[in-house]
Amino acid sequence: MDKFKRTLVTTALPYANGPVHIGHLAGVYVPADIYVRYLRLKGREVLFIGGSDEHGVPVTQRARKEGITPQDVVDRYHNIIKKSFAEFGISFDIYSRTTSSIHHKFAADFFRKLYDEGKLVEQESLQFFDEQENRFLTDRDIHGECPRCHNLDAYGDQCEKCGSTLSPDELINPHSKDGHPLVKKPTKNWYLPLNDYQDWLKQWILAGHKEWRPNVYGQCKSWLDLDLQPRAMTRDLDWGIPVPVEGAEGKVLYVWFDAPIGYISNTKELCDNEPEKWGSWQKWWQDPESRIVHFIGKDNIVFHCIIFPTMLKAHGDYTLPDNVPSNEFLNLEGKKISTSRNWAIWLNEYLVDMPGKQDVLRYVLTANAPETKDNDFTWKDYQARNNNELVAVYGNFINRALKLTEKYFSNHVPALGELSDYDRQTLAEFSDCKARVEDLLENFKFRDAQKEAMELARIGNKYLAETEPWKVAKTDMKRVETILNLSLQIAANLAIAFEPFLPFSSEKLRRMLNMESFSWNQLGRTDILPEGHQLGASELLFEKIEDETIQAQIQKLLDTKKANEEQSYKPAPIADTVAFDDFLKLDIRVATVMACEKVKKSDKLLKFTLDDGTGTPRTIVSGIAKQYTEPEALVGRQVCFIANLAPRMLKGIESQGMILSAEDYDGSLSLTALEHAVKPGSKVC
Ligand code: B3M
Ligand code: ZN
Repeated sequence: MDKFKRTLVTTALPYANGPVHIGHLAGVYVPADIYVRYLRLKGREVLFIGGSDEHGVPVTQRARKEGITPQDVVDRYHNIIKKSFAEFGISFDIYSRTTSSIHHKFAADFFRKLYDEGKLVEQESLQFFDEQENRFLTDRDIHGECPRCHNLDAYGDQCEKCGSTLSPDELINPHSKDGHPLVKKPTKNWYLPLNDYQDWLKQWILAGHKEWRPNVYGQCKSWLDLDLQPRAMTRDLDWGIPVPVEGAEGKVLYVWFDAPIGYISNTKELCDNEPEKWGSWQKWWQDPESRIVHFIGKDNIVFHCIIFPTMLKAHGDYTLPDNVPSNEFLNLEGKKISTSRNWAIWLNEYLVDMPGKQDVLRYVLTANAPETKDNDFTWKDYQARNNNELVAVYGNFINRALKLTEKYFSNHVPALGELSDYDRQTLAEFSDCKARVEDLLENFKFRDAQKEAMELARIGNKYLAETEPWKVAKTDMKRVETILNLSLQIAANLAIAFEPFLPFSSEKLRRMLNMESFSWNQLGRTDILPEGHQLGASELLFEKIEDETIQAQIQKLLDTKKANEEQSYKPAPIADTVAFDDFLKLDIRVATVMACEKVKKSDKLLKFTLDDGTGTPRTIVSGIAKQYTEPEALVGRQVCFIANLAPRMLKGIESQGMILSAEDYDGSLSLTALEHAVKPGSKVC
């Protein structure tokens, strides 16, 4: 680390085709922000780059679905995403976009240099073409029958029913979304010959970067163990950056070619705007003393570790990334987060439902960060971590230290007197913790680093609990001065240690302690707040979250689940054919309900007394109590029932037949209804 003068941190550019959710935050943006804030607090030279990825198929698909232009889509979501990140304190130095003219020119020039120097291979291939729409289709846009499970609506790259990865050529009867037949037409594209760089990549990554996270290194190794193939860097599409070559009309740069160049063009945009502050963009990208770190999700590893570095290498002027910390995925309440199924916690909605609770989410996402394996977010865990850790440990310590200072020393920092052995022991534990937080942060272990920071708060809590200044105050005010001086120093330390993780709370605490600013180097010191220093007004650092609040969020997800089930409902397959004579064996009749009541000790069963026209009342027990919670209200209504079913004993009651009802997609039941009243005993056929 120290061989580098400065650090450039980039975060994957999210597609501007929808808002961002907790999976984005946990996987990429919170860890990157923690890292950057830490470096800044340490006084290191650091630059933090973000932006929206506004090209690519996800954007055009969204546009087609909503009947608006791709430009409308990216304008809308770029702004929503940018705002969400700002509101969560993701402290980008620039958050720009790949539709900017600076980026278009930069990416086109990059391509042109590779093209002019013969670094790209021109190749013709046959691609699926929709003659009615006069356009080539991407793999995703091609529909057809899955060769494996015969799902009729598989995509050219994947069957969502059986999960197979497909290529469009494998589909049976490939067609467009609107059912147009497709033809194959030759088209010319430019390829990056990854195969020519395979030996170099092996050397650079497998031999040179053994320190990368095992998930990243492992994925690179499995790619590099196979033969790399040339990869097309251009596409036959109309949304994207036009290929800057004659004879390439109607073609654009492959989105994975232009998007990572967005890191560079966004740096250029910032540096060109404020050269005094940031210097030249070349300083960040071309000086070997600059260190480049890409934060990404696991589905982006191959692009950042193999394809983009190959582009940079082929270009020749650039520094390669030093590390590519990548997280696994975060699930939500046991299920994969899914944009199309709305199974997500959207950041813009969270901020409306949980105003002011950005740090709580940051804390929980880091505590559960999917650093080494996929992890799960649950609302119960969110509540528990807030109430048992943020409120009960960190918040409680701060609150006690400040309240006691207010009470005994009218909000001024008392003098530090002679230290007891216990004071010294506490301080020693404290500085061990500090070293561990640093080491963990330098090694991208954010989850453990935050745990260590919380350890500092626990030490503080324990210190107050054991020294009991409220008791000592009765006999020895000098000692209370020392205890509270140390407690306030610990509070100041906490404000610093937590700044990368919980920036809003640190800011609040900084104001409560009336500190002007802080730096990482003060951490571990006991003279941060001078004797006599006047503190600010205190307030609660964290608030308890009640069960109702959590229940409302869980209900929101249950509603989503239900809506999804309703949407994907398919009736059960029709049963085997029965002979007409067999059907006639069933005697289905109408009866009028004379009485109806709940069966004792059962939450499912209702006992019906029916007038079936025979003059003898008939008893039937039916499992519909969940839907009909007021059984008396059913009296007088007519039902259909099977009259000649062999009687059965249910909860000690003889049930003489079966009442007919329909089972809905969610398992709920509905009694059959008659168009108009008929005589009890009428046949149903
Ligand atoms: N937009 C993919 C994604 O959001 C892509 C990342 C680009 S990073 C240069 O997962
Ligand atoms: Zn399939």
